[in-house]
Amino acid sequence: VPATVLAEELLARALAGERRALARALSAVERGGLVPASAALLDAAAGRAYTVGLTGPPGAGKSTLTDALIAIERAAGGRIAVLAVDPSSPYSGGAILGDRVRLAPQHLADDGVFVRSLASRGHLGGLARAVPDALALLDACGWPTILVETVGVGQTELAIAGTADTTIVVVNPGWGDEVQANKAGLLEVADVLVINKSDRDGVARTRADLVQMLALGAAGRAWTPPIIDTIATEAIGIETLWTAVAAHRSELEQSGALAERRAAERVSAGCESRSP
Ligand SMILES: Nc1nc2c(ncn2[C@@H]2O[C@H](COP(=O)(O)OP(=O)(O)O)[C@@H](O)[C@H]2O)c(=O)[nH]1
Ligand SMILES: [Mg+2]
Repeated sequence: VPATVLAEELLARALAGERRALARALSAVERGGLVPASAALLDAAAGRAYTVGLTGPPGAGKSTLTDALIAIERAAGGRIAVLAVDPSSPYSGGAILGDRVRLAPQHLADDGVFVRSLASRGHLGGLARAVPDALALLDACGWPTILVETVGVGQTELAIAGTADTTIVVVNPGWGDEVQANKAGLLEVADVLVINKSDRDGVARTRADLVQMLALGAAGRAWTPPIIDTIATEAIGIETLWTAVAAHRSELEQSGALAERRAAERVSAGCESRSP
C-alpha cells in the first residue's frame, strides 16, 4: 500500500472518531509529518480547538497538574486531549511509564480523554515540526480542548509552549538558581503563572519575585498574567487555575486576538504544507 493511500485511509478513520486510527496517525506525524494531501484535509477540518500549554522546569508538577485539570474538565462535561512533549513524561499509548506520576486510571478508560506523548528522538527540531501537525490532527478529530505539556528549558521548548492559545508557566516556591537564566524567557511566554507545591516554604517570596519581574515587562501588555498557588497532588487551586485560563480565553476572544491568531495559523499552514 502506498504511503499516501495509507495516510489518507488512516486519516479518514481518525476523522470518523476511531481512536486507534488517531493514535496511528499521530505516530505517522511523529515519524516525519503528513503528506500534503493530508495536511490540506486537516486544515479544512481544524481551527476549533483551544490549546493550553503547560511549561516549566522538570519536576515542577506539570504532569500532576495535567491530571488534575483533566478531572476538572471532565467533571464539567468537556472532552479533553493531552499532548505531552516531555521525553520524561509518563504517558505512552495509554500506558503509564515510570512511577513519578500516575494518570488516574479512570482517565485512561475514559472516552472523553485522549492522552499521547510525542518522543523527541533526540532532536527537538523534529518535535518543533511534529507538534503543530499533531495539534492540527487532534483538532480536526474533534478534540475541543488540548493540553500541551512541555519542559520549559531551552529555546525550542519555550517556542513550542508559546504557540498555545493560553500558556501556563509552572514554577515552585524558591525556584532554583538553575532556572535563573531562563526566568525571563519563561515569563515572556506566560499568560497564567502557577506556583505549584505551595505546600512548601517560600511562596510569598516567589510571588514577590514574580510580581517584580512581571512589572518590568508590563508596559504595553493588555493582559497581566495572574499568579495562582496550587498543590497539584491535593488538587488545591485547580479550579482557580482553570478559571484563570477561561478568563484569558475570554480576553483573547473579546479583543479579537484569537480570531487574528487563527487567521495567521491558516496562512502559515497553507504556506508550509500545501507547497509541492
Ligand atoms: N509536595 C508537592 N509535591 C508535588 C506537587 N505537585 C507535584 N508534586 C510532586 O512532584 C514530582 C514531580 O511532578 P511531575 O508532575 O512529574 O512534574 P513535571 O516534571 O513538571 O511533569 C512528583 O513526585 C509529584 O508527586 C505539589 O503541589 N506538592
Ligand atoms: Mg511531566
